[in-house]
Amino acid sequence: MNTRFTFCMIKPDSFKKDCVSDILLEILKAGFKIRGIKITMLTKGKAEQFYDIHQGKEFFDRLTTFISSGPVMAMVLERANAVETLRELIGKTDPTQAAEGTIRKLYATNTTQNAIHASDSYENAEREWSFFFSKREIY
Ligand code: 3AN
Repeated sequence: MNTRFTFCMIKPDSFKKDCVSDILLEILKAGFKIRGIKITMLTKGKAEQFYDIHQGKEFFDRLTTFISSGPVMAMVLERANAVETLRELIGKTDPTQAAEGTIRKLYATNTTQNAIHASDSYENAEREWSFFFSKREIY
């Protein structure tokens, strides 16, 4: 298992709040290198596919409607212990529970509009970046 790579997605609320560059800076300051990057917009169907593991949950429709409501920035990031380090940097799902200084504490609005997604395992990271990037788009 390669523990140097992870995936993240800056969510539509960050574009609306105009804090995408602030979030990028936090990620770069933490020592991550960007190996793939794109801005795109997901259809509702694509958002449902991406969040397939949450099918059936109470928040599924709210989550996929929100994610497909505006642009997202998808990234493949490299750093030692990439998944754990990025998860710590972004903070807990609910911003009221997130630690001081974390990206969600700084920029999230609520549990749905929570600024950024980061993969929670190396297996999921590969599945998630493959959803957005072809091999030629990652260097
Ligand atoms: P995280 O993004 O912190 O890994 P997950 O994987 O449990 O959180 O959930 C995926 C996404 O689903 C979250 N980023 C959040 O936007 C949404 N979500 C999770 N739990 C809730 C909830 N109770 N209410 C609304 N949205 C939720």
